[in-house]
This record gives sequence, structure tokens and C-alpha cells, in this order.
Amino acid sequence: MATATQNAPAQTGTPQYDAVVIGAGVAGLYQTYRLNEAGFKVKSFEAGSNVGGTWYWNRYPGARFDSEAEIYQYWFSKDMYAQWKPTERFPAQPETEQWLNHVADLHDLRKHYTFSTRVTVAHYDETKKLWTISTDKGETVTARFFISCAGMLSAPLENRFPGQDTFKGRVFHTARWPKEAIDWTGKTVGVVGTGATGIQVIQTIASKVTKLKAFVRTPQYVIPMNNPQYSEADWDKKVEGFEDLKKRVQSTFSGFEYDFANGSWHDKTPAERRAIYEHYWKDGSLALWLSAFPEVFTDEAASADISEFVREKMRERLNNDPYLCEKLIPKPSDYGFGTHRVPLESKYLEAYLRPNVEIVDCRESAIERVLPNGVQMKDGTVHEVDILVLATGFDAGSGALSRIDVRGRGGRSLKEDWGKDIRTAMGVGVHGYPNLFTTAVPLAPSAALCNMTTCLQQQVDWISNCMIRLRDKGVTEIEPTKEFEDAWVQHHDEIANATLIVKTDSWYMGSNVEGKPRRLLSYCGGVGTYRGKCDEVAAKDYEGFAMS
Ligand code: NA7
Repeated sequence: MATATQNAPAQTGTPQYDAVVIGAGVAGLYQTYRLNEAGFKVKSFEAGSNVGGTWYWNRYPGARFDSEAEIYQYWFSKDMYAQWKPTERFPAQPETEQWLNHVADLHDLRKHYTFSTRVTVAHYDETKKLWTISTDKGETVTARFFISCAGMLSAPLENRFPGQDTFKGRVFHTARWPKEAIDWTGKTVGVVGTGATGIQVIQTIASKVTKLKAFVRTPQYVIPMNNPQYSEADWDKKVEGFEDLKKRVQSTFSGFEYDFANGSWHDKTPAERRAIYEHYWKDGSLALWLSAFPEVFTDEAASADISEFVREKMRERLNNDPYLCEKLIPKPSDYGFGTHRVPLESKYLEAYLRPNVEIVDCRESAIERVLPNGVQMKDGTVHEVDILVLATGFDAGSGALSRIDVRGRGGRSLKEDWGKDIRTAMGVGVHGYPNLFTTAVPLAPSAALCNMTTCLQQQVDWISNCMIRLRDKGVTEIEPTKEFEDAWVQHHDEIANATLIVKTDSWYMGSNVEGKPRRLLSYCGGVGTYRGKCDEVAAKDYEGFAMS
């Protein structure tokens, strides 16, 4: 089969590769697989020493996903789906990392990769119509297309506090967790952050450490995870539903199996609403958030109602202890349930009932700096700790690419462009950056609000099919037009601004990173709608994209 490289007209320069892919996570592995299957010459780089992406880096205690194992899947091979049998409804990090290793082995994907190598520079040459890509190991390669599968939550906010380098004990960001086991015995451990990650850490290590100091700033609405074991027979039943499930996740609001199915919140009586909440609560999944009522995302009254339901459940679990309830339950004035990421947890709240767990309220007094022996607050209080865990999150969506020196037309810098305003064309490209394809960047569902495997595969398929089409047409350059990108941004903003999410500070809005332009990262029109729009562009031979 002829490759795009072989088809390239001489005046465009002949790159070494048809495509360079960054990342060996869920998206990068699949992108590498698809391009190789289609006969493209592909070179992939991964900063980690092995495959796994998120599941390679986030090996902190308690790490597991909140998507059911039957949908956190690749859909291109039923045999592969049948072969790898998850042991739980929500498997933990080691099992997911093993699964991605299995996928890489099965399809012999490692041969395309250079591991332990970070892409640091990617410059587009307008004359030759190719990208020159350099790494931190000194390698430089050229490729017609540059494809980022670098992840939406892969740029950790590590250096959060002054004085961190003076700390005498060990300090870990959760996304840079060491491979060796940590000995917690006899240790006082500080955990900063109570997002989905901090919650998993706290609930897991509370019983192992001598003392745990949880630095809490914004309390969370949480849902207890129902995580039954899966037997082989359970899995075989799931395999029977493979085709239906594959179709279903492509059309739901969030790429999960469940979808809004209860009509309007307004049409229900308080008792009916309550029964629906209770039903989903028992399910112990994200269904309460992503399928109870759509108005949870848009309507103040619905939001207040479901938020109070969750608060009530949380109060019960905290034995109605006034101090704990005050510190750990969001107030109506804080934000509404589901306007930022809802974590599933396992006895997280109960961890605070233990005598060895202490809350440090960062709203009363903020963290000022890290000292050699602990953490100093603004009011001068010092909390001595032996180990400091930073569950402080990520520069989400745009961070991974912004940390690379990406230059498009006329040497324009993506970091500078996104530093002013985060814009993309459907999340698969950026005007001004020809032959750049993106996954898991802002303005697509894969930037945040989606079952990631569903949304990443859809983008990879779109990109791969587009490249095949370009090859067939003998086209060497593609770029979203400014008009198309502007229209997409406007469409995205219209939907985003109709939600309550834009009123809440969190990484969904980029507000966790100082100076980051505020915009809802995730496209919120629904996964099915997004897919339809992407398909429509492809069906119209990539309308909105200039080709030459
Ligand atoms: P998140 O959800 O961004 O959480 C970060 C946490 O760190 C959050 O509780 C922050 O409080 C806290 N934080 C950050 N800076 C500080 C300072 N200076 N002082 C006190 N507390 C601080 O990141 P996660 O890793 O938990 O989750 C990211 C996603 O990964 C998650 O949503 C899943 O999709 C998987 P704040 O809320 O800003 O007050």
C-alpha cells in the first residue's frame, strides 16, 4: 500500500514519517494502531518508560477509574474485549495498566515507540508542509502530520508552593507517583487536595498512616462507589452485549452506558424525584450525575434539589457531626452538585471519623509555604508532616500541548495563542497550525466530560479516516479555516453558557491555573451530538478545513 509519504509531491519535502504521535495512553496506542493498519509510516513518542498514559503515571494509592469496566474499553476488536476479563466493575490502576500493556503486546505496538522520551519542540515548515519534531533526548524527526494524544490530565501542577524543594521528607504529586511501595508506618502524612484524586488517596491511606492531615479547601459532593467483583462468567455475559454497548456509548450524553431517561425534572413531583435519586444513589456509579435529569446541569432549582439530596446522604455518613459536616459538605452557596467533576469514593467520608485523621481548613487560612519539616499556613500555624502528597490537579486540556514549543504558521506559538484564548476547531485541530491533529484538547467532550475511551476513540477514528482521505486525494496540507473555528467556538460557548458549570470554579473552567483564560474545556452538547457534527464535516469532505 502506498503511504502518504510516498505520494507526497516533491516540492513539499519528503518527511521521514507520515505522522508523529505523542503518547502511549488510551488514545496514543489506538492512534498508532490505526495509522499502522492503514499503511502509514508512524513514529510515536512517550515520556513514560512504558505504555499506559494516565494509568502509567497515576499509580498513587487508591487510583481507579469511575467508568464501568464494560465501557472503559476499546471497541475495535470483540476478541480483545472477550479476552481481557476485568475483575471488578471499577478496576484499580494496576489492572488498567496491565490491560493497556496487553493491548500493546497483542498488536505489537511498542515497536513504533521511543519511550522515556518527551517531545519538547514541534515546528511547522510552511514551505515543505511538514513538522520538525524534537525530543528531550536530542532526537529530531520530520513528519507530515503531528498528532497529539498527550492527554487531557497529563500536565500536573507540581510546584504549587514556595519552599517545596526545602522539604526534608518525600513530596509526591499524585501523577508522578514512584513505582516502589511507600512505607507509611509511623508516618504523619499531609494530603493537599480533595478532588477525585485526593479523595482516593485519603480513603486508601487513612488506615495505614500514623496521622493524616487532610488539607481541605473546597469540599466535594461525593457518591459511594458500588464496586462488585466480576467473575469470568459475568464478563462472558458482558461480551454478548458487545455490539449493542459499542453502539450505545457513541450516542449518549456522556459516552457512558446510561443516559437521561426520566424526562424533565419539572414534570416530576418531589416524591418522584426523590425515588429517582435514590435509585441512582444505590447504583453507586456516576449515573446520578449523568442520567438522573439534564436540568441538574442547567436549572438552579433542580441543581439545588439534587444537591440537598446528596448533602443529606453525606450528613448521615458523618453521623451528623456538626464540625465534620461544616468542613466536608459543600454549602448551597458554594456550588451545585455536578457542576464540577463528581468523584465516586469508598468510605472517604468515614475516613474522617478515624481519630488519626485531621482536617486542615485551607479556607480559614491558606497554605503559605512548605518548610523543611511541614506546611506553614498564612496564619503562621505549622503542620509538621513526614510525607507530603500533592493531589493538586492538572493544567487540564491545554496543558500538555502548551508545555511543548509548538509553532504553526509564521512561527506563531500555541502556548501564546492559548495563553490569550483557548480555541480549537472541534477539538481536532487549531487554525494557524496546519497538519496538527489533536485529541483530548479543549472544546470537545474528550477534554473533560466524557467516558474517555468512548471519546478518544471517536477522535482517533476521525483523524485516521481524514488522513486516509487526504492520501487518496493526494492532499499534503489540511487546516481548519478561521471561519470554521470561530463558528465552533461560538457554538461551544452558547451551550456552555447555558449550563451552571460555567459559574463554578474548577479545572473544568481552567480556573485552577492562575492566568489561564476562562472557558469551559469540555464540549457539553453531548457525545452523540458531537459525533454527529464530526461525521457531518467528514461526509462533506472536511467542510471547514482548507486543503492543498
Ligand atoms: P482537581 O480536581 O483539580 O483537585 C485538586 C485539588 O487540589 C482541589 O481540591 C483543590 O482545591 C486542591 N488545591 C489546589 N491548590 C491548592 C492550594 N493551594 N491549597 C489547597 N488546596 C489546593 O484534581 P484531581 O487530581 O483530584 O482530579 C483531576 C481529575 O482527574 C478528576 O476530576 C478526574 O477526572 C480524574 P480547590 O478545589 O481548588 O479549592
